[in-house]
Amino acid sequence: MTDLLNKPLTSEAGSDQFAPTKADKFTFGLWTVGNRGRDPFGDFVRPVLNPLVQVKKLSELGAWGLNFHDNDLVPFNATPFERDRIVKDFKQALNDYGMVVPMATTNLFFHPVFKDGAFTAVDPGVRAYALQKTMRAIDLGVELGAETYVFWGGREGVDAEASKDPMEAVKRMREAINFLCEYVKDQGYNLRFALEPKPNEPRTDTYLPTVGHMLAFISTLDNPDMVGVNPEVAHESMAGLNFYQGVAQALEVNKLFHIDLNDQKGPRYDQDLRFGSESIKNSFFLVKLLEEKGYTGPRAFDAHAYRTEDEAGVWDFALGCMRTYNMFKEKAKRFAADAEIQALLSEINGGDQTYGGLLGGKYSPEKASRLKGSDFDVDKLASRGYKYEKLDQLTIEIILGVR
Ligand code: GCO
Ligand code: MN
Ligand code: MN
Repeated sequence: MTDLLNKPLTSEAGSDQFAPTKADKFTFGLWTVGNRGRDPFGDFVRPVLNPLVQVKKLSELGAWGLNFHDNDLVPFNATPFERDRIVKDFKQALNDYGMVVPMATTNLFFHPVFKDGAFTAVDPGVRAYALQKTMRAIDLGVELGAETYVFWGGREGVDAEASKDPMEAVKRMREAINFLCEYVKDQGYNLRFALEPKPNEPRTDTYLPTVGHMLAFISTLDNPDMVGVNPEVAHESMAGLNFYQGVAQALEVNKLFHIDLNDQKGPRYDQDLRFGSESIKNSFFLVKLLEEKGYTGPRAFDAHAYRTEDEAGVWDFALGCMRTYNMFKEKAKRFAADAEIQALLSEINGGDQTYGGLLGGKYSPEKASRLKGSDFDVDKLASRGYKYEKLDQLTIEIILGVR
């Protein structure tokens, strides 16, 4: 172990203004930098990366913390003795390198027992086992300091439509989350849940497939205040949706408890690409939103290095995610400080003030009758040019670094 920990860093965090620091609150899943490049068509291409090495290297690169599934840290068949030893060593490494575990989660998708789902499986034995595994994993996460607990229903879906009643599936999911919220309260844990939607993969279709579905579901729970969302760039993009807008809607109702950052090229399988490596404009707006609208949670990367990479490439990947985020942060500041852009934005959002007094605020019969009786110059309203071409071009010039 000592040898491993003493291996020199293969990438340097750099000392420029984009170098990540702990204050940036960047986190990575153990499964992300630990990804060994296996896919449905090919085997592992990288050796196992010891979690203790991950703690050290990520800390040196400027990350703030790590997240894990129960079995990323403690193997599925570990004895209680092995569990305790692993946890002790991991805690020590976190301590030594000043790293935290803000989020933890359960692996409810890898073992064959979950092939038909976990909380929504048709077999009651599987559903009960999923609850047991999750309670134990919650205990583990809390022991390591987690304050957010993510639920990604990897196998909570369907292949043969006839096999399951989709309304029953939603009810089962609700029962499970309600039960686990009570468990958390019962233990006195300081823990919130963040539900992570994904439209498909590995199942043909997943229940509660998008941020919108999840937000609606949360409002039906017994403890809605304890539960928010963990949206992922790639997942909303797979559904052909604009991630930025989904995140904004979650933020607007104070439900953005966590976020999985990565990138994706079009609506394909979940590509988990380095953050900001493909959809540059959408990533810019996303970072701008998170930085300007009061998101205080971790900036978590749920991505992995290309399958072509060795360990050095993994650290290039990790550093790249963080640097690119910081570059967008800098671009957002430039956008906010750009006098021409800000003047244009005020002009655009100004519009015709004649009827402003009738908008906003609460309904009143008086307002309704004034609106109904108003005389609108519809042709004048319709003839307005909005200057969005100009605004968008200025945005592009900011992003491309010429302003
Ligand atoms: C995926 C998911 C997962 C989850 C993780 C945490 O598509 O595989 O994004 O990586 O985020 O299981 O719950
Ligand atoms: Mn994810
Ligand atoms: Mn994913």
